[in-house]
Amino acid sequence: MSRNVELFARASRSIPGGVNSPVRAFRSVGGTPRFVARALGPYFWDADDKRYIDYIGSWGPAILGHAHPEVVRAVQEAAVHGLSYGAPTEAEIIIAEMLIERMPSIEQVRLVSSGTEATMTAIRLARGATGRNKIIKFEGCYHGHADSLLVKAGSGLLTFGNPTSAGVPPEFVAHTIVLDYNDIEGVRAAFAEHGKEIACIIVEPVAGNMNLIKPIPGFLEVLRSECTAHGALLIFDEVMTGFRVGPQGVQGLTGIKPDITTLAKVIGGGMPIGAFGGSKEVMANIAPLGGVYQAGTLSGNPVAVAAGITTLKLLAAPGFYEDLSARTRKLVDGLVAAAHKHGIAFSGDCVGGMFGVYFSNTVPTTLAEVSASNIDMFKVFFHAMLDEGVYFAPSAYEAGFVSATHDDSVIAATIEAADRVFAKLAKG
Ligand code: HOZ
Repeated sequence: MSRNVELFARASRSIPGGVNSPVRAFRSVGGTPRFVARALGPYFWDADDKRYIDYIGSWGPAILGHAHPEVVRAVQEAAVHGLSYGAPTEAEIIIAEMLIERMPSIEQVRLVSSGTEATMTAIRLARGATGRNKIIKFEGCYHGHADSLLVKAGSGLLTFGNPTSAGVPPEFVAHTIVLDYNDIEGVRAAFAEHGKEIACIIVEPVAGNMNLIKPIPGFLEVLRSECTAHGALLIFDEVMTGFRVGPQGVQGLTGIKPDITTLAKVIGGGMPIGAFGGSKEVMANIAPLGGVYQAGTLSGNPVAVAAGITTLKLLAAPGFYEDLSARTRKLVDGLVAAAHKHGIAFSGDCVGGMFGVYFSNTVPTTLAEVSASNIDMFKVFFHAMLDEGVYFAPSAYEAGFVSATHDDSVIAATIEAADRVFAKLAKG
């Protein structure tokens, strides 16, 4: 019997659903999750010692490839000096300075332990700074699992056909206005009706939790101008896109400056970390300077910070993002060409080291369009690729991630595997 099957049965006795984060349970694709035994570069090996080319890379952080030797060394060196202090360190200043130097909109930054903490606190900060309650979010965008953000929140919830979580009292989301992603007129109408009550818009400036969805031209610009016109704050949730789509996130690619940015994933190089930052004026509202409270024993954890600093240093190598973007584009173009060769309706898109593939003729721009793609065919594709030793995200509502170690031979092997799979799919 497969050891993955044994471990899943055992895990299901002690852990709800056998996993510590729902999408990992494979419920949207069926079958048995692969239990990771070890990982290196673009690969991981499961409990049966089968090797997979990994296209989730911890959902983004493994941008340098798994177990990059310099990042591992930094973690080892930090660990011998203690794992957590609950007191400040010089390394926290170094990473804060690096984030400020690289992210155009950040003058001050606070470290936390996860993306969820970062977005949850960013919302509290926006409400505290404006004295307003209402927030705007977009259908299919996921901003962590804080109560007021768990409305129509993308992959993890969509997987179960349940757009909103149980256990969230209606009063907690009464102030959350949900609009369609890329719906410019919807944003204008919401501000026309509620302009004086809206504290902020929170948005994934390139969405990665309903598959990859790019903003249409003008969308982010209108978010910026409506917020400015009505005294609301614009929050870019760059937890996924920060240092993943380019050296300065989506704000660097578009030139649009949010008031608050949330970060996580890549800035910890695989260790648990998160951050939120903005202008000095906005950040002055955070305790101990201001009345918006936020705290955490593991905030600025020395081991996570060491991994983050080393990762950020390595990402500054000349040409890093050009190279990563070219590899990702090569993968997407190769997959699309292979599918079309076999007459399969398939499209793909990418930004930096992040990509989406869709069983539809055109690239979707909304959650509804992702849902209208051939998700049944995705499931068959996912399992056939798994058999071929290629691990894509186990949901049609997730983006994919390429690392610097996905070289030409790894990408060619992926496209060859996909070619065989598409040939089978075409036969039905
Ligand atoms: N839905 C999450 C990524 N978009 C999954 C996170 C995880 O399982 O680690």
